[in-house]
Amino acid sequence: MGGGGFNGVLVTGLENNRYDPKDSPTPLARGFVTLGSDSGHAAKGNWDGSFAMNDEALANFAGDQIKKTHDTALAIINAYYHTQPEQMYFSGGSEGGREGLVAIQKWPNDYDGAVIFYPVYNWIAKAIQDNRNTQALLKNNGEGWISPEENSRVNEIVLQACDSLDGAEDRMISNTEGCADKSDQILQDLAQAGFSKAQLEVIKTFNSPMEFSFKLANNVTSIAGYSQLEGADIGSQFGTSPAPSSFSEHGAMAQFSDQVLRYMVAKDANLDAMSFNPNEWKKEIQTASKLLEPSKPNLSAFKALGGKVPLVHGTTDQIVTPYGSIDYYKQLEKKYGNKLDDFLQFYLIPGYGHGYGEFNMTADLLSELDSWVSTGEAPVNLVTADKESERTRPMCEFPSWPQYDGTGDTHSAENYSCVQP
Ligand SMILES: [Ca+2]
Repeated sequence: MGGGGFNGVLVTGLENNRYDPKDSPTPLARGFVTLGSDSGHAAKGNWDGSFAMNDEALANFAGDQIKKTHDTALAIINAYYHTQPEQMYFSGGSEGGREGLVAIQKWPNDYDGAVIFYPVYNWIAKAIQDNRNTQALLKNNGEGWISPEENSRVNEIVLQACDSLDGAEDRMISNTEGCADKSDQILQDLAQAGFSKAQLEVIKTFNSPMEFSFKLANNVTSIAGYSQLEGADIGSQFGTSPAPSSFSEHGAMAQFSDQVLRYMVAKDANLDAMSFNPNEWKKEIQTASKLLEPSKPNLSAFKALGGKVPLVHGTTDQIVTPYGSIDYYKQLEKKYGNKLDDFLQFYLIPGYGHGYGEFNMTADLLSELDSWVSTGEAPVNLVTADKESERTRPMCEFPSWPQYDGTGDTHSAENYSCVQP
């Protein structure tokens, strides 16, 4: 089981996966041997990247801990059970999703499958982009800053424009492509609602890709923008003040990027992130990218060994953009064409955020993966249930999305069909 954030907290393996169905027994109770690690260091605080000043601690975090923990666990399993596991799976989200991609890219022999949720596979690119966003947000004494109330208004205006495009007014935008086509209109609506030019620039920046003037690992030259204009509530990114006087007043991703740039890129505790310019740190960025980013659009070794992957991202992820997973999936699609589906299925879940949101998805993906690996039969017609309500929806494989059929209970998956954009 993968970790999260900057890790440093022990993953005991005793809990459920976040996506496991409500009241489902834990994987341990279901007969799995479960394992996790603290990623090789002990956390000092929530967004604290200072551990990375130690090269070995950083290498452990980047990926070495995965192999070390795997091999140690196998030795313990062998000593206790006198046998090896029949299958080995990785399951994780966010940083844990990045770890899952590291695991199957670097050690394909070690895993038969991986459930990967909203992976931060573009860890360094994301930090640079979040820094760009923060600089734009706080420019000119924060004249473009978005207050919590204004952020709620943005979300309502987006919903008004796009909620019903999928046939159901359920505060979820399932037709995200249709919604993206309305971005210009939404920006006009925002201007009409009183948002200033500076604020509109901030919103555009957060929702725009960032292009780099040089190549990161695996020839990556850009990172996608956020999906606020398709329904993501990114309010936590704006922090609590237009002129923050302490670290905690900054937005969550401003804090993340500050620590990554300081301790993983520049390796300088005194770096002033507010004047960071990526072009002045090309070599350091490339080194860190190579170490930390499992962005390789090639899973052939894992595929050849029979490995399977359900990849999941919510359309309204507040802190890791779904367009990042879409970019990665499209690159894989370029390589594997319609054979990609034979070993990797990508589900984009409307209304689902970074493990929370309007629709807090659950599905027994561990069983689905186990059955897929054991029998070779790929999952079909999956249904997801909201953890906080009685709502269900079909899980549609990207790029298809769940459209309401027009009759019957809007809460029930059976009244939706996965349609192509
Ligand atoms: Ca809707």
